[in-house]
Amino acid sequence: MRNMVVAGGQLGPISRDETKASAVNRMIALMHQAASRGAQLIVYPELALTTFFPRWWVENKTDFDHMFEREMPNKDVLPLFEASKKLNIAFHIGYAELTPDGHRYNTAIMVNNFGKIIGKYRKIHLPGHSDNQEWRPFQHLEKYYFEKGNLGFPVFDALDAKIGMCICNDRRWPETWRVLGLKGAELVVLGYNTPLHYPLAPEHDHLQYFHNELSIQAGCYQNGVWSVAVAKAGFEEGCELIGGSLIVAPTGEVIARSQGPDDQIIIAEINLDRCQEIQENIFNFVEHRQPREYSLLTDE
Ligand code: ING
Repeated sequence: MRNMVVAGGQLGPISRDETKASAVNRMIALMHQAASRGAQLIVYPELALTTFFPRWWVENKTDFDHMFEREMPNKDVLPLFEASKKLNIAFHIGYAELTPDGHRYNTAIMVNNFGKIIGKYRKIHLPGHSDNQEWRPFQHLEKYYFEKGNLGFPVFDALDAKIGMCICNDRRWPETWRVLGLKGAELVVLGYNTPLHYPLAPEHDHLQYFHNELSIQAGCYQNGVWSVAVAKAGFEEGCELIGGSLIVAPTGEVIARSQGPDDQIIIAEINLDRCQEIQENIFNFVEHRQPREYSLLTDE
């Protein structure tokens, strides 16, 4: 049995003027908790170093350049890499990436227990809008601040597992999970910042936690993968973000769930071989899948 102890490091709100060092210290505290309970991996949220700044419009994007990371690791994040090595625990973290040639992405990385970056993903499904829509109580300007990811949906070999990554809105799209499933993922890790209020359909606000679980449970069951999905949660700069961090089994069963919107870990021991219960049976892609019937799915 390939057992692994996995943890989610849920974060409460990060204020606009909170330093990255402060956010890193909060994540290191969660890393110590997870390591003390035997975790080999901890998953942090999307954009885990800063407040969710796409909720504000700025005329000049460079006014928010300080929200981005030009290199990884860097002085602010290095203590987290050092703690990971000392505690012998791998981690996944989301952050805003500004590349040397000026491209901006909503990015996540996987770092192994030796402090080495072994995988990177750049968010493909960017929700929201690219113009300042003043009717909204808050903006959702990911299409303004970030470019669509250009690294596909990669799966990495780490910790004796095949690990895939995605970010937030990606989890709502079945295509994300199916591509990772077709690449042989056994564990999908992701972070999210999800406002409770969805201005275009406020009648769905009470369903945000349900839609979060529905998306992840379906993705796990329909591809026979485990998932650790972790929130940045709570009342952050006037915007209520949902919590609801989860660990979900290949059967779709939720086996761990956060309680409340504060900094906290969720943790579980998972058996990666259980993916086969699904991948070799009900969702045996070779035996049962009919790709010739699905061409509409990838037509432009
Ligand atoms: N946030 C949200 C998400 O997909 C959203 C955007 C909120 C979509 C509510 C639908 C409903 O979880 C990010 N950052 O993608």
